[in-house]
Amino acid sequence: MAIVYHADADGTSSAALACFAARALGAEVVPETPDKGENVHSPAFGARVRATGAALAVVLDTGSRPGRLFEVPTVIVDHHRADPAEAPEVEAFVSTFGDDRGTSTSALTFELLAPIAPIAPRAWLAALGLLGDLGDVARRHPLVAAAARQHGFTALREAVSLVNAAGRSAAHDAGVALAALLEAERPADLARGDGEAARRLRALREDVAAATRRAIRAAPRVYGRWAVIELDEPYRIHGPVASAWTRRMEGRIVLVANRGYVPGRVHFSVRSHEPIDLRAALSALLPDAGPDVAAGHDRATGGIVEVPVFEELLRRIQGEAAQGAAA
Ligand SMILES: [Mn+2]
Repeated sequence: MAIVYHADADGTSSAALACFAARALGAEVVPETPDKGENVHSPAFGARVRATGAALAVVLDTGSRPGRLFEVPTVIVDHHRADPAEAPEVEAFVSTFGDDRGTSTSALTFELLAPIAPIAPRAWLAALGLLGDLGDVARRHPLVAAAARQHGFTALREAVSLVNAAGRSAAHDAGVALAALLEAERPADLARGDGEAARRLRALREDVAAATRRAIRAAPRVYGRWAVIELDEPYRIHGPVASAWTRRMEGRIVLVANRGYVPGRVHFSVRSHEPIDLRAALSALLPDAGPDVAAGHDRATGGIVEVPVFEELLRRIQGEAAQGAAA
């Protein structure tokens, strides 16, 4: 079984739950996550999944698109925005279609697998994904409340930040986070345990934290309702840097672009303190940019574009600001 996952706290904890369940049911598992600059729809990634020889691919928290995903039979579990009329061509598609106010992929995965595999002692993994994606709002979720009673809220939150750091690292060493979750008996083992993967994970987080501290010092350029920051970092820190600036840029849409993540392309994150439909705001400026732009969530989106497309986006942001000033 190929277990394909998004390399953040939600996707990685979902993958850990699926690994435990599949092994308990007698399957051999091969975890796979897209490399830097790749996604699950990249042909090279599809070829890697095929090369595993897996009889089934279980795809967790990666978003979805219409059409066939892999050549092998595929199950998708996801909570990103999707059009129910254009579901992907897979054997099973479990989705909230973006209505993720109360759940995460990890919670969906746990609910699906707990009745058929002995994963109840690992319910705290579902809590990690909920906290990672929903933040403190997730404290009200029964899985988070139960995990916090048993393991302490601080240990859960620290585990989330450690797992997220792996996917953000310059080497995109997501496998370390999954290995640390698989070796951990409890969330505190990530922050304090002496497992080999946990130690490597803590070192990665130090690197990512130092890069983030550096990047957060760059001041935004303000164009109308947009605030733009440009980075040149091999780390996937554009999202956290954008989130960090939203409070100080109240009323504005914060766009953090990173030219250093994958050379030749610009990866960018869009966030706001206000409940603005950011996907709509971005799509209005780049209506023909394709599926790599304005995916994700209304409150957290972004894109991956070639450098000239990004330059065009900047011009259109400036154009929108000039129009607003004239009105
Ligand atoms: Mn998620």
